[in-house]
Amino acid sequence: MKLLITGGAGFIGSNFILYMLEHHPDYDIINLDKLTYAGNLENLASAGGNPHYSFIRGDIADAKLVDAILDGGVDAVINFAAESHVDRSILEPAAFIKTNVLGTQLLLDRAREKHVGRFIQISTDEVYGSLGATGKFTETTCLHPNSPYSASKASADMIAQAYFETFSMPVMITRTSNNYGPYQFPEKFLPLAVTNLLEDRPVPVYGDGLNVRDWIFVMDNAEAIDLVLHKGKEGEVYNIGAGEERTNKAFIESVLHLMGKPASLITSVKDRPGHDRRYAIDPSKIMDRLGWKPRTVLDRGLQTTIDWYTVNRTWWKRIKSGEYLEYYEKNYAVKGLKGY
Ligand code: NAD
Ligand code: TDX
Repeated sequence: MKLLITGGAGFIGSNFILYMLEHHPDYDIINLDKLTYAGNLENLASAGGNPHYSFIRGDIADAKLVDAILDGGVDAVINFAAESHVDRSILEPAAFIKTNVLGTQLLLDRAREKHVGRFIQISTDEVYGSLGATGKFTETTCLHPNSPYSASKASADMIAQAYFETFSMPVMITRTSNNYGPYQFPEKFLPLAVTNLLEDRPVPVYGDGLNVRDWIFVMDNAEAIDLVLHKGKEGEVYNIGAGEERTNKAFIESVLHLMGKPASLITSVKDRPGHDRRYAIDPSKIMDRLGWKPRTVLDRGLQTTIDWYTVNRTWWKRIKSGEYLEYYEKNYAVKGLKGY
């Protein structure tokens, strides 16, 4: 099988490529990535020299480039490429519409034109909006996105579904909860917290810290996407989640405990505007129909992740300079966090 994986230099995409190279060593993988601030080829250093892996720097919205790649023969496209950080979408929404909506539409168009056999759109639980204290998102929950990021992802999902209905294009969508693990850019909550704590810096917690997220180890998501690729039904949506719901406060307390750091490093800051209160995924469809199940309990996944950031300081120290510091200042100074 020959796969075009877009956004493969980011967090989930690079973990997915490493997973596929290990589990399907005879597959050919082309990674198309624009290398925005979030893309990092160091994530794929271990794939260097593998004749089944190749990298092309480029934009999913570049029709000529995408056509040239697809003309080489591609069995499936898996679209991870996106602007992915909610806080950045609040500061500057335009790039989210460009890549997540227009980029996805272009990729769908080119894949349709070239008769690609399968197209997986990687989406998120955030398209469903926010839950109250009870209930879970199922695949039939109405979409109610609340941030520019989730609105752009919901738009892409709807376009993808329209291509299935209108053109019978073989599209599938996965909607996953909060992923965590190695190679996650340290703007997201867990890697930001771990890397701050490794330097005994404060961890900013938004609002009252009682927002709930549902955490999944990234390799469990990779396994689920692999199953959807091989066994998923065209036109279907699959929710992916590990049932590990935590308030942000409880989550960060576990991290402090595992790292042996004092609770005094937790710092309350002003809330994120439009902050969704609770996400929780019902994954029973993918479990029942495709036989998927999560393998990693949260405490073990957290320990693996903390260990990875502890050993790979060069990876994150290089990131936490330059543009990152400007972003940190822009996002956190207004929330009342003093100093980095
Ligand atoms: P990420 O920000 O770490 O990586 C995104 C990658 O896409 C980067 O390598 C970037 O360079 C690339 N990219 C951005 N714009 C591009 C463009 N126009 N053309 C080509 N490449 C481009 O994101 P992630 O956390 O790995 O998320 C991957 C996907 O999974 C996204 O679609 C995201 O919406 C979705 N998702 C993420 C999570 C999560 O918890 N991280 C949860 C659910 C869904
Ligand atoms: O400094 C912080 N302090 C804090 O309290 C940050 C960065 C976040 N938070 C809170 C906000 C959220 O309730 O932690 C929770 C997790 O925040 P993020 O890591 O920014 O993730 P979230 O907004 O939940 O979105 C993530 O999951 C769904 C990914 O970034 C998305 O790409 C994915 O679609």
